[in-house]
Amino acid sequence: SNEELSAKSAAQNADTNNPTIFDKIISKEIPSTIVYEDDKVLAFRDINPQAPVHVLVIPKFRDGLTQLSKAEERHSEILGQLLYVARIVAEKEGISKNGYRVVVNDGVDGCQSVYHLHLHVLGGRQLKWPPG
Ligand code: D5M
Repeated sequence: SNEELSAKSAAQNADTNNPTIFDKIISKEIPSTIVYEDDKVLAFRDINPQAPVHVLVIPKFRDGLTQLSKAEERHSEILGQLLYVARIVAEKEGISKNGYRVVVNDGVDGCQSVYHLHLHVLGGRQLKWPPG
């Protein structure tokens, strides 16, 4: 589909070290619908939702975590916090009872388009498997 093609070309064209749009979301230069925030983690609604609930969970300090495949030992704590916040977000969004999915797209084959690590929290409908 056109949507798959554009996700793939966005992934291939992304510059992996530059600042990303998520910096401006963190600094609130760009508006977003925030669903959770603490000193280290921000969660906000995806602008292009793929399910009735589609929230992105990101570290406020990228610290080299452009993508999961760049993770190092020092990132272990924030990685755990992100996953825990995904669980809190799911609870707040009312999708914990029926279930949901947490996704990390990595690199070109993963169709990653924004090089600031983020977890997608998706739910509110029956999701399909495999994801395509
Ligand atoms: O996912 C990157 C996601 O980021 C993609 O689902 C769209 C979302 N996105 C991009 N810009 C915005 C803004 N401004 N607000 C909210 N969400 C946004 P990836 O896994 O890298 O493909």
